[in-house]
Amino acid sequence: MKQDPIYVTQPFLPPKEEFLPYLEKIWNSKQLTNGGNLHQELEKQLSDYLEVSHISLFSNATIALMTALKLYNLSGEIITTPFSFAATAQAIDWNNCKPVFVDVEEGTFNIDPSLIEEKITDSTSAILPVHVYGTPCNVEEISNIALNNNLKVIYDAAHSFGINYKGKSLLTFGDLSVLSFHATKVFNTFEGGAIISKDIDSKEQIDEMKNFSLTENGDIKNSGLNGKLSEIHAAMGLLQLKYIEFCLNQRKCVSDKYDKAFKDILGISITQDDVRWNRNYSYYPISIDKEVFNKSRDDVFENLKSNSVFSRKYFYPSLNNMTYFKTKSDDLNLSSKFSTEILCLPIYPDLKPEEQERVIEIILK
Ligand code: T4K
Repeated sequence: MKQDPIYVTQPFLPPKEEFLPYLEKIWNSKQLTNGGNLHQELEKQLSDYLEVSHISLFSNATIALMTALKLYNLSGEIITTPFSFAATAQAIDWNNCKPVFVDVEEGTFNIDPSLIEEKITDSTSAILPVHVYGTPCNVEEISNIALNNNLKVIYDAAHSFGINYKGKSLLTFGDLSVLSFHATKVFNTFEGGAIISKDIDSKEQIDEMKNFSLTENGDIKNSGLNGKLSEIHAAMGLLQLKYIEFCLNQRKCVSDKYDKAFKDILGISITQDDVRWNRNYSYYPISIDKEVFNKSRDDVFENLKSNSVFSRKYFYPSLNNMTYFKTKSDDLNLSSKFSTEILCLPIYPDLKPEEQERVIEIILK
């Protein structure tokens, strides 16, 4: 018998009735976009919730990343991780810069700071690390390297909504951080994203850039594009924020249940808690060691699929193995290895206990 599909994620949708008053507001005001009231309110509420001083909302994280790099007019080479989603390297490419990949570390799957300096050249202008699955990068070491080599640090924090590191928002590290509010993320505005900046001058410049760089008198003095978030997206964000603690708790319950099921299974590794940071349970990655588990990651993926469970191989292939970014490099071994071993399992607030049991049972069988 065909079973109901289970996806790697499903967006949390607040009750429709609660969305209708926002629609009324939008219909009455006829302000659909260009920094309306709901947009302003969401920026305010998010900066309070995330404990950051300046936030600029965007239509998605990819455009936000492109804008963040453009803010500093970066050129030449930008050091980044190959273990990420396409958007990380694409934002570099759209800035006419070259992504230079540095391998990742065991445990966090994030860029390995001890390998960064050997890749710095006279052309290096910045570092673009990713907090993969919301796990913080080694922000202190990255900051030291950047300081010593006069480099900007822009974090791709697409997965890092609500993460604190040593008691303060992870988004306050580096020069800028970029969040994603895509439908598949912990906090979603259908599509959306944001740049977190440290000072009002940067925020004002970013806000101008995302609005074609038009100045008040209609002049253009800088590179610009359209990266604005509409009022309807902002309305969704305001409603999502009301339910964010519920969503995070639900995700934690799912994660705890997987932990219990997999913690003693030889050949399966799970994410370990660390007292220095909290988790947002945006993804539930497991690493499968074929030699020990007797089945490869791809075997498990196919097996789940044939039972209508659609897990995801985030991130396969490693970016350095993608045709467009192909890098002749034999020192990106861990990223390539993780991309063949990691499987992201279904995790989202509405995942039913019996659905999760089905996922676990298929894997353990
Ligand atoms: N940096 C990093 C590190 C990122 O991971 C991402 C995006 C970005 C930057 C760029 O952020 P944005 O520009 O997107 O804001 C998804 C997302 O499209 C992408 O946002 C995300 N990372 C990436 C890791 O995953 P796909 O191709 O896997 O998405 P899709 O459509 O196959 O969705 C996965 C599952 O989610 C579906 O099987 C069903 C469910 N789903 C999805 C959507 C879109 C729904 O139930 N409803 C939906 O509306 O890329």
